[in-house]
Amino acid sequence: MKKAIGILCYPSVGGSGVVATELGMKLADRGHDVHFITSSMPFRLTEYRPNITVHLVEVNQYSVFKYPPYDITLASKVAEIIDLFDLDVIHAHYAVPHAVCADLGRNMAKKKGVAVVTTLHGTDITVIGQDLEMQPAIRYGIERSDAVTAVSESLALETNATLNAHYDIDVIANSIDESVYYPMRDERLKRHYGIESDEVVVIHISNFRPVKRIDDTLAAFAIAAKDRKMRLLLVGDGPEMGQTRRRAKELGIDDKVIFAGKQEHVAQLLAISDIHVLLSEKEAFGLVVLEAMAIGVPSIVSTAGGLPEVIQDGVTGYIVPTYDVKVAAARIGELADDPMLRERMAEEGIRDTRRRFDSNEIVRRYEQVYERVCARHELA
Ligand code: GMT
Repeated sequence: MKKAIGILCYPSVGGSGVVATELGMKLADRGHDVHFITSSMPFRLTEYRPNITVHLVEVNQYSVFKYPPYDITLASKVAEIIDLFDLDVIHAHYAVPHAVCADLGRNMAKKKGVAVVTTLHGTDITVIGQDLEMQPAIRYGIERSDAVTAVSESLALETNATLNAHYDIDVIANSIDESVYYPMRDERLKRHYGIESDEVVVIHISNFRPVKRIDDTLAAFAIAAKDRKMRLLLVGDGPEMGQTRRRAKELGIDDKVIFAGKQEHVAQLLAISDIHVLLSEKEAFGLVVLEAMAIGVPSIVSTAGGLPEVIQDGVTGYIVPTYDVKVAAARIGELADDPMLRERMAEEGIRDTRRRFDSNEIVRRYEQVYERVCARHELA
Protein backbone atom coordinates (compact mmCIF):
# COMPACT_ATOMS: atom_id res chain seq x y z
CA MET A 1 0.00 0.00 0.00
CA LYS A 2 1.31 3.44 -0.94
CA LYS A 3 2.11 5.63 2.02
CA ALA A 4 2.77 9.29 2.74
CA ILE A 5 6.13 9.31 4.50
CA GLY A 6 7.93 12.19 6.22
CA ILE A 7 11.72 11.78 6.43
CA LEU A 8 13.80 13.66 9.01
CA CYS A 9 17.53 13.59 8.35
CA TYR A 10 20.75 15.54 8.35
CA PRO A 11 20.97 16.84 4.79
CA SER A 12 24.72 17.45 4.66
CA VAL A 13 27.48 15.07 3.60
CA GLY A 14 27.46 12.09 5.96
CA GLY A 15 26.39 8.49 5.89
CA SER A 16 23.06 8.90 7.66
CA GLY A 17 21.98 11.72 5.33
CA VAL A 18 23.02 9.74 2.27
CA VAL A 19 21.16 6.62 3.39
CA ALA A 20 18.02 8.62 4.28
CA THR A 21 18.04 10.51 0.98
CA GLU A 22 18.57 7.44 -1.14
CA LEU A 23 15.89 5.57 0.74
CA GLY A 24 13.51 8.50 0.13
CA MET A 25 14.29 8.49 -3.60
CA LYS A 26 13.72 4.73 -3.85
CA LEU A 27 10.45 4.99 -1.91
CA ALA A 28 9.32 7.77 -4.26
CA ASP A 29 10.22 5.63 -7.30
CA ARG A 30 8.02 2.92 -5.83
CA GLY A 31 5.06 5.32 -5.71
CA HIS A 32 5.14 6.50 -2.11
CA ASP A 33 4.59 10.18 -1.39
CA VAL A 34 7.85 11.31 0.26
CA HIS A 35 8.35 14.50 2.26
CA PHE A 36 11.82 15.45 3.44
CA ILE A 37 11.62 17.76 6.46
CA THR A 38 15.10 19.13 6.96
CA SER A 39 17.30 22.21 7.38
CA SER A 40 18.55 22.35 3.77
CA MET A 41 18.32 20.48 0.49
CA PRO A 42 19.59 16.89 0.95
CA PHE A 43 22.87 16.93 -0.95
CA ARG A 44 22.26 13.74 -2.93
CA LEU A 45 18.88 14.99 -4.13
CA THR A 46 20.31 16.51 -7.27
CA GLU A 47 17.55 15.99 -9.80
CA TYR A 48 13.81 16.50 -9.94
CA ARG A 49 11.79 13.50 -8.82
CA PRO A 50 8.03 13.28 -8.80
CA ASN A 51 6.59 12.19 -5.43
CA ILE A 52 9.27 14.05 -3.47
CA THR A 53 8.73 17.35 -1.68
CA VAL A 54 11.40 19.02 0.44
CA HIS A 55 10.17 21.16 3.34
CA LEU A 56 12.82 23.42 4.79
CA VAL A 57 12.92 24.21 8.48
CA GLU A 58 13.58 27.95 8.84
CA VAL A 59 14.58 28.87 12.37
CA ASN A 60 13.54 32.24 13.72
CA GLN A 61 16.65 34.13 14.90
CA TYR A 62 14.63 36.44 17.18
CA SER A 63 17.06 38.28 19.46
CA VAL A 64 15.52 36.98 22.68
CA PHE A 65 16.78 33.52 21.80
CA LYS A 66 20.27 32.78 23.05
CA TYR A 67 20.13 29.54 21.02
CA PRO A 68 17.99 29.38 17.87
CA PRO A 69 15.23 26.82 18.66
CA TYR A 70 15.86 24.38 15.77
CA ASP A 71 14.37 21.31 17.45
CA ILE A 72 11.09 23.02 18.38
CA THR A 73 10.83 24.54 14.91
CA LEU A 74 11.43 21.12 13.37
CA ALA A 75 8.71 19.57 15.54
CA SER A 76 6.26 22.32 14.54
CA LYS A 77 7.12 21.74 10.90
CA VAL A 78 6.53 18.00 11.32
CA ALA A 79 3.07 18.74 12.76
CA GLU A 80 2.28 21.12 9.89
CA ILE A 81 3.37 18.64 7.21
CA ILE A 82 1.49 15.75 8.85
CA ASP A 83 -1.74 17.73 8.62
CA LEU A 84 -1.12 19.28 5.20
CA PHE A 85 -0.17 16.03 3.48
CA ASP A 86 -1.97 13.48 5.63
CA LEU A 87 1.24 11.61 6.48
CA ASP A 88 1.10 8.00 7.63
CA VAL A 89 4.66 7.63 8.91
CA ILE A 90 7.52 9.80 10.07
CA HIS A 91 10.88 8.13 9.55
CA ALA A 92 13.50 9.77 11.78
CA HIS A 93 17.13 9.13 10.86
CA TYR A 94 19.39 9.61 13.87
CA ALA A 95 18.02 9.45 17.39
CA VAL A 96 18.65 13.06 18.40
CA PRO A 97 17.00 15.34 17.81
CA HIS A 98 15.05 13.63 15.02
CA ALA A 99 13.31 10.80 16.90
CA VAL A 100 12.34 13.19 19.69
CA CYS A 101 11.12 15.86 17.24
CA ALA A 102 9.15 13.26 15.28
CA ASP A 103 7.24 12.27 18.40
CA LEU A 104 6.75 15.86 19.50
CA GLY A 105 5.55 16.83 16.02
CA ARG A 106 3.02 14.02 15.75
CA ASN A 107 1.62 14.99 19.15
CA MET A 108 1.22 18.59 17.99
CA ALA A 109 -0.56 17.56 14.78
CA LYS A 110 -4.34 17.51 14.46
CA LYS A 111 -4.21 14.15 12.68
CA LYS A 112 -3.76 11.30 15.13
CA GLY A 113 -2.34 7.81 14.63
CA VAL A 114 0.82 8.75 12.73
CA ALA A 115 3.57 6.16 13.22
CA VAL A 116 7.20 7.00 14.01
CA VAL A 117 10.06 4.81 12.80
CA THR A 118 13.58 5.65 14.00
CA THR A 119 16.78 4.48 12.34
CA LEU A 120 19.92 4.51 14.46
CA HIS A 121 23.02 5.17 12.39
CA GLY A 122 25.92 4.86 14.81
CA THR A 123 27.36 8.00 16.30
CA ASP A 124 23.93 8.82 17.76
CA ILE A 125 24.56 5.87 20.09
CA THR A 126 28.32 5.26 20.09
CA VAL A 127 29.34 8.91 20.55
CA ILE A 128 26.33 11.02 21.61
CA GLY A 129 24.87 8.08 23.53
CA GLN A 130 27.94 8.06 25.80
CA ASP A 131 26.97 11.52 27.06
CA LEU A 132 24.89 10.90 30.17
CA GLU A 133 23.16 14.27 29.68
CA MET A 134 21.82 13.09 26.32
CA GLN A 135 20.80 9.58 27.31
CA PRO A 136 17.31 10.52 28.58
CA ALA A 137 16.56 12.16 25.21
CA ILE A 138 17.89 9.19 23.24
CA ARG A 139 15.95 6.76 25.41
CA TYR A 140 12.81 8.85 25.00
CA GLY A 141 13.19 8.96 21.22
CA ILE A 142 13.64 5.21 21.01
CA GLU A 143 10.86 4.33 23.43
CA ARG A 144 8.35 6.63 21.76
CA SER A 145 9.08 5.18 18.32
CA ASP A 146 6.75 2.51 16.96
CA ALA A 147 9.74 0.72 15.45
CA VAL A 148 13.47 1.17 15.74
CA THR A 149 15.95 -0.02 13.17
CA ALA A 150 19.76 -0.11 13.34
CA VAL A 151 22.16 -0.35 10.44
CA SER A 152 24.02 -3.35 11.91
CA GLU A 153 23.64 -6.10 14.45
CA SER A 154 26.58 -4.61 16.31
CA LEU A 155 24.83 -1.24 16.64
CA ALA A 156 21.62 -2.91 17.86
CA LEU A 157 23.62 -4.72 20.56
CA GLU A 158 25.57 -1.62 21.49
CA THR A 159 22.36 0.41 21.79
CA ASN A 160 20.96 -2.01 24.35
CA ALA A 161 24.27 -2.22 26.19
CA THR A 162 24.75 1.57 26.28
CA LEU A 163 21.21 2.28 27.42
CA ASN A 164 20.99 -0.81 29.61
CA ALA A 165 17.81 -1.85 27.81
CA HIS A 166 16.22 -4.69 25.85
CA TYR A 167 14.79 -2.82 22.90
CA ASP A 168 13.48 -4.84 20.01
CA ILE A 169 15.51 -3.44 17.12
CA ASP A 170 15.17 -4.45 13.46
CA VAL A 171 18.54 -4.65 11.76
CA ILE A 172 18.42 -3.23 8.24
CA ALA A 173 21.78 -2.79 6.57
CA ASN A 174 22.83 0.21 4.48
CA SER A 175 22.59 -0.05 0.73
CA ILE A 176 23.94 2.00 -2.16
CA ASP A 177 22.61 3.52 -5.34
CA GLU A 178 23.57 0.85 -7.89
CA SER A 179 23.29 3.34 -10.73
CA VAL A 180 26.22 5.29 -9.21
CA TYR A 181 28.27 2.50 -7.61
CA TYR A 182 28.82 -0.34 -10.05
CA PRO A 183 31.89 -2.27 -11.17
CA MET A 184 34.20 0.21 -12.86
CA ARG A 185 37.87 0.83 -13.49
CA ASP A 186 38.91 4.06 -15.14
CA GLU A 187 42.58 5.00 -15.04
CA ARG A 188 42.17 8.42 -16.66
CA LEU A 189 41.93 10.37 -13.42
CA LYS A 190 45.32 9.00 -12.34
CA ARG A 191 47.08 11.46 -14.63
CA HIS A 192 45.28 14.37 -12.99
CA TYR A 193 46.78 13.37 -9.63
CA GLY A 194 50.21 12.58 -11.08
CA ILE A 195 49.89 8.88 -10.27
CA GLU A 196 52.04 6.60 -12.40
CA SER A 197 50.38 3.60 -14.00
CA ASP A 198 52.45 1.08 -11.99
CA GLU A 199 51.73 2.69 -8.61
CA VAL A 200 49.30 0.92 -6.30
CA VAL A 201 46.64 3.34 -5.07
CA VAL A 202 45.38 3.03 -1.50
CA ILE A 203 42.29 5.14 -0.81
CA HIS A 204 40.75 6.38 2.45
CA ILE A 205 37.49 8.33 2.40
CA SER A 206 35.99 9.89 5.50
CA ASN A 207 34.90 13.02 7.32
CA PHE A 208 38.30 13.17 9.08
CA ARG A 209 36.89 12.82 12.57
CA PRO A 210 38.92 11.28 15.42
CA VAL A 211 36.86 8.03 15.33
CA LYS A 212 38.28 7.30 11.86
CA ARG A 213 41.84 6.99 13.27
CA ILE A 214 43.46 8.41 10.17
CA ASP A 215 46.83 8.37 11.95
CA ASP A 216 46.61 4.57 11.90
CA THR A 217 45.94 4.57 8.17
CA LEU A 218 48.96 6.85 7.64
CA ALA A 219 51.20 4.71 9.85
CA ALA A 220 50.12 1.45 8.19
CA PHE A 221 50.56 2.96 4.75
CA ALA A 222 54.03 4.32 5.69
CA ILE A 223 55.21 0.80 6.63
CA ALA A 224 53.69 -0.84 3.55
CA ALA A 225 54.91 1.83 1.14
CA LYS A 226 58.55 1.65 2.28
CA ASP A 227 59.72 -0.64 -0.51
CA ARG A 228 56.75 -0.36 -2.83
CA LYS A 229 55.49 2.05 -5.47
CA MET A 230 52.32 3.21 -3.77
CA ARG A 231 50.21 6.34 -3.31
CA LEU A 232 47.72 7.15 -0.58
CA LEU A 233 44.65 9.02 -1.82
CA LEU A 234 42.91 10.80 1.06
CA VAL A 235 39.40 11.98 0.27
CA GLY A 236 37.38 14.19 2.59
CA ASP A 237 37.97 16.90 5.13
CA GLY A 238 37.27 17.52 8.80
CA PRO A 239 38.77 18.30 12.18
CA GLU A 240 41.72 15.90 11.83
CA MET A 241 42.97 17.35 8.54
CA GLY A 242 45.69 19.57 10.05
CA GLN A 243 47.04 16.73 12.16
CA THR A 244 46.91 14.39 9.13
CA ARG A 245 49.04 16.75 7.04
CA ARG A 246 51.56 17.15 9.88
CA ARG A 247 51.72 13.41 10.51
CA ALA A 248 52.26 12.63 6.82
CA LYS A 249 55.29 14.98 6.91
CA GLU A 250 56.64 13.46 10.14
CA LEU A 251 56.37 9.98 8.65
CA GLY A 252 58.19 11.19 5.55
CA ILE A 253 55.39 10.10 3.25
CA ASP A 254 53.99 13.49 2.25
CA ASP A 255 55.23 13.04 -1.31
CA LYS A 256 53.21 9.82 -1.54
CA VAL A 257 49.99 11.25 -0.08
CA ILE A 258 47.40 12.99 -2.25
CA PHE A 259 44.86 15.18 -0.49
CA ALA A 260 41.80 15.22 -2.73
CA GLY A 261 39.71 17.29 -0.27
CA LYS A 262 36.00 16.95 0.26
CA GLN A 263 34.30 15.31 -2.71
CA GLU A 264 30.64 14.54 -3.16
CA HIS A 265 31.19 12.07 -5.97
CA VAL A 266 33.68 9.44 -4.89
CA ALA A 267 32.90 6.73 -7.45
CA GLN A 268 35.46 8.10 -9.94
CA LEU A 269 38.13 8.19 -7.22
CA LEU A 270 37.38 4.61 -6.21
CA ALA A 271 37.66 3.66 -9.87
CA ILE A 272 41.39 4.54 -9.88
CA SER A 273 42.04 2.82 -6.53
CA ASP A 274 43.33 -0.67 -5.76
CA ILE A 275 42.83 -0.95 -2.00
CA HIS A 276 40.42 0.83 0.32
CA VAL A 277 41.31 1.30 4.00
CA LEU A 278 39.03 2.16 6.94
CA LEU A 279 40.56 1.57 10.39
CA SER A 280 37.96 3.35 12.55
CA GLU A 281 37.61 2.77 16.27
CA LYS A 282 33.83 3.10 15.99
CA GLU A 283 31.89 2.37 12.81
CA ALA A 284 28.29 1.21 12.88
CA PHE A 285 28.32 0.05 9.28
CA GLY A 286 30.81 1.89 7.06
CA LEU A 287 28.78 2.88 4.01
CA VAL A 288 31.97 3.74 2.12
CA VAL A 289 33.12 0.10 2.44
CA LEU A 290 30.01 -0.96 0.58
CA GLU A 291 30.56 1.74 -2.05
CA ALA A 292 34.13 0.47 -2.58
CA MET A 293 32.94 -3.13 -2.71
CA ALA A 294 30.28 -2.34 -5.33
CA ILE A 295 32.88 -0.68 -7.56
CA GLY A 296 35.33 -3.56 -7.14
CA VAL A 297 37.86 -2.26 -4.62
CA PRO A 298 38.68 -4.64 -1.74
CA SER A 299 38.75 -3.05 1.72
CA ILE A 300 40.97 -3.48 4.74
CA VAL A 301 38.84 -2.63 7.77
CA SER A 302 39.19 -2.73 11.54
CA THR A 303 37.14 -4.99 13.79
CA ALA A 304 35.14 -1.96 15.00
CA GLY A 305 31.35 -2.06 15.20
CA GLY A 306 29.56 -3.36 12.13
CA LEU A 307 32.56 -3.46 9.78
CA PRO A 308 32.93 -7.25 10.16
CA GLU A 309 29.28 -7.55 9.07
CA VAL A 310 30.16 -5.89 5.77
CA ILE A 311 33.53 -7.44 4.91
CA GLN A 312 34.13 -11.19 4.88
CA ASP A 313 37.69 -11.64 6.09
CA GLY A 314 39.92 -13.14 3.41
CA VAL A 315 37.07 -13.22 0.89
CA THR A 316 35.97 -9.66 0.09
CA GLY A 317 38.79 -7.92 1.98
CA TYR A 318 40.64 -8.15 5.27
CA ILE A 319 39.58 -7.45 8.83
CA VAL A 320 42.42 -6.37 11.11
CA PRO A 321 42.40 -5.70 14.88
CA THR A 322 41.51 -2.08 15.62
CA TYR A 323 44.65 -0.03 16.49
CA ASP A 324 46.99 -2.74 15.12
CA VAL A 325 48.95 -0.77 12.57
CA LYS A 326 51.46 -3.54 11.87
CA VAL A 327 48.82 -6.09 10.87
CA ALA A 328 47.07 -3.47 8.75
CA ALA A 329 50.41 -2.68 7.04
CA ALA A 330 51.04 -6.38 6.37
CA ARG A 331 47.59 -6.74 4.78
CA ILE A 332 48.09 -3.63 2.65
CA GLY A 333 51.42 -5.04 1.49
CA GLU A 334 49.90 -8.44 0.74
CA LEU A 335 47.19 -6.92 -1.43
CA ALA A 336 49.59 -4.47 -3.08
CA ASP A 337 51.86 -7.33 -4.17
CA ASP A 338 49.13 -9.57 -5.52
CA PRO A 339 46.91 -8.14 -8.28
CA MET A 340 45.26 -11.55 -8.78
CA LEU A 341 44.21 -11.63 -5.12
CA ARG A 342 42.80 -8.10 -5.44
CA GLU A 343 40.90 -9.16 -8.54
CA ARG A 344 39.47 -12.23 -6.80
CA MET A 345 38.39 -10.19 -3.78
CA ALA A 346 36.90 -7.53 -6.02
CA GLU A 347 34.78 -10.12 -7.83
CA GLU A 348 33.64 -11.68 -4.56
CA GLY A 349 32.81 -8.21 -3.23
CA ILE A 350 30.72 -7.29 -6.25
CA ARG A 351 28.81 -10.58 -5.90
CA ASP A 352 28.32 -10.05 -2.17
CA THR A 353 27.03 -6.49 -2.67
CA ARG A 354 24.34 -7.84 -5.00
CA ARG A 355 23.52 -10.76 -2.74
CA ARG A 356 23.34 -9.08 0.68
CA PHE A 357 22.94 -5.35 0.10
CA ASP A 358 20.57 -5.08 -2.86
CA SER A 359 18.88 -1.69 -2.49
CA ASN A 360 15.46 -2.95 -3.66
CA GLU A 361 15.53 -5.64 -1.01
CA ILE A 362 16.58 -3.13 1.68
CA VAL A 363 13.78 -0.73 0.69
CA ARG A 364 11.30 -3.59 0.86
CA ARG A 365 12.46 -4.27 4.42
CA TYR A 366 11.72 -0.67 5.39
CA GLU A 367 8.32 -0.90 3.67
CA GLN A 368 7.55 -3.98 5.77
CA VAL A 369 8.38 -2.00 8.90
CA TYR A 370 6.06 0.83 7.77
CA GLU A 371 3.27 -1.67 7.04
CA ARG A 372 3.69 -3.24 10.45
CA VAL A 373 3.59 -0.01 12.45
CA CYS A 374 0.75 1.50 10.42
CA ALA A 375 -1.34 -1.66 10.82
CA ARG A 376 -0.80 -1.44 14.57
CA HIS A 377 -2.04 2.18 14.60
CA GLU A 378 -5.08 1.29 12.48
CA LEU A 379 -6.04 -1.44 14.96
CA ALA A 380 -5.64 0.88 17.95
O1 GMT B 1 30.73 8.18 9.74
C1 GMT B 1 30.34 9.24 10.17
O2 GMT B 1 30.96 9.89 11.00
C2 GMT B 1 29.03 9.81 9.67
C3 GMT B 1 27.89 9.04 10.29
C4 GMT B 1 26.59 9.79 10.12
O3 GMT B 1 25.97 9.97 11.14
O4 GMT B 1 26.19 10.16 9.04
O5 GMT B 1 27.82 7.76 9.70
C5 GMT B 1 27.11 6.77 10.43
O6 GMT B 1 25.99 6.37 9.65
C6 GMT B 1 26.31 5.69 8.43
C7 GMT B 1 25.02 5.37 7.70
O7 GMT B 1 24.21 4.50 8.39
C8 GMT B 1 27.14 4.43 8.73
O8 GMT B 1 27.45 3.76 7.52
C9 GMT B 1 28.43 4.84 9.46
O9 GMT B 1 29.15 3.68 9.81
C10 GMT B 1 28.07 5.61 10.72
N1 GMT B 1 29.31 6.14 11.32
C11 GMT B 1 29.79 5.71 12.49
O10 GMT B 1 29.27 4.84 13.16
C12 GMT B 1 31.06 6.35 12.94
